[in-house]
Amino acid sequence: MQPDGPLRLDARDAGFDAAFDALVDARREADGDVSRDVARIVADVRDHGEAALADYTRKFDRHDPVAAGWEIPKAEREAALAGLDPELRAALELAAARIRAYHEKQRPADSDMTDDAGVRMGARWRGVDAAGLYVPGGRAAYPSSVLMNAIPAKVAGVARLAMVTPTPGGVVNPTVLAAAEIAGVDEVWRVGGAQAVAALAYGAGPIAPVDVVVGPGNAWVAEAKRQLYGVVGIDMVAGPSEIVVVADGANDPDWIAADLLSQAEHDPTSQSILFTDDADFADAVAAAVDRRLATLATAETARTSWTANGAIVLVAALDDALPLVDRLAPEHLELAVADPEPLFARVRHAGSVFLGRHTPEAVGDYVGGPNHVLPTGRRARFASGLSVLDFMKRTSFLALDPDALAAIGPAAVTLARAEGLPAHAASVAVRLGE
Ligand code: HSO
Ligand code: ZN
Repeated sequence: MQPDGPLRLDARDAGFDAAFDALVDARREADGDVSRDVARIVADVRDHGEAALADYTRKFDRHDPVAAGWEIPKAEREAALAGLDPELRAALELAAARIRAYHEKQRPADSDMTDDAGVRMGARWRGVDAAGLYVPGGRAAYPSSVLMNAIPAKVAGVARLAMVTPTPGGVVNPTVLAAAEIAGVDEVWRVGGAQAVAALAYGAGPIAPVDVVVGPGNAWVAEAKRQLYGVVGIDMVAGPSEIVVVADGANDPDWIAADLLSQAEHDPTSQSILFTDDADFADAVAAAVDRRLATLATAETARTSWTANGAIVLVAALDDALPLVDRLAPEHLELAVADPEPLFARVRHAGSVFLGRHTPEAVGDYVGGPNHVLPTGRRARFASGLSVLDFMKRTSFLALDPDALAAIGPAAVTLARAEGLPAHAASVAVRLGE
């Protein structure tokens, strides 16, 4: 039986450490091993290309891409944008402009320097030639995610950006198409699932291969990306959304309840956690969540997430929450206090931080500017949100003149000999006149 409220913990209780350990270690990502099925699909598309892609699309999407056309024509995408509700269009355009401006600043500078030995060295950054963007079908087809994935690619200078999206029964979300137009997506293909990821990686029929594949998807899509990593580059494989809110008792409990539910409504496996130093406030937030759940259109998903994965953690002082938050390394962290700076200074592991009482995480999902594709499942310990760098690579270079080679070459000769590689040694030594 499901409890009717989230886990409640008090950091001062005996047994807290073990209970918190269990919360940190709880696995919420879908098990169900799809790796064998995905391996078969990937191999099929690699070996049989267009025919395999068409077969799987007919089977899984009840859609015949050969009859209907593989690609959504440019005219149809333009029409989707033209037909968009003006308010929705303006919101997407505001979001796109802000996301673009933020990501422009991420473009890395090339380097070129000459050291004391006279050796010139440096690195040049270039975008990949082509990138693929996976957009899920159904309810998780978020236009905001199209902007968040596509705009960094375009800012990186990617010339060809190919989107794939399943169109079960041929149906496609017009707002997704409009967002793709605004973001500058070059191609939109009516295919989805592991087979679409394989088509992007290897090329299949009319779909030419790309160099990097990004974008969220179900377990099959995530597994396909994992298996194809190495053939192509990929972004982080994302798990269910998470939010941690650190809040004092001076907040409106209803605001904080809304914040917790904002991520809970994404998926039954999402996780929302409140840390507070005020027991009455904790109760008030719990009550406000229940009140909101009574009328929320997404209550079924949000309630499951909140009761199965949510938690309210009482701490003696908000400062005590910080080491605990670091252990969770959450995707999103709200610091809902009057002066968030001292707390923020201590945060080491979080995908993205939202400072103060007037910065709800949801504003970052849409229009803030920073990317909303963020590391989940404690991966913020070692990973970062999607960025322009995910679509770029670095080429280093060296240039030596005779004096520079004379200065550092002998050590290379020594090391080559030590490694038993005489041709390496000779290629340096011959220039040193040895
Ligand atoms: N919060 C999600 C992104 C999103 N929210 C899209 C709304 N639309 C990423 O964790
Ligand atoms: Zn969200």
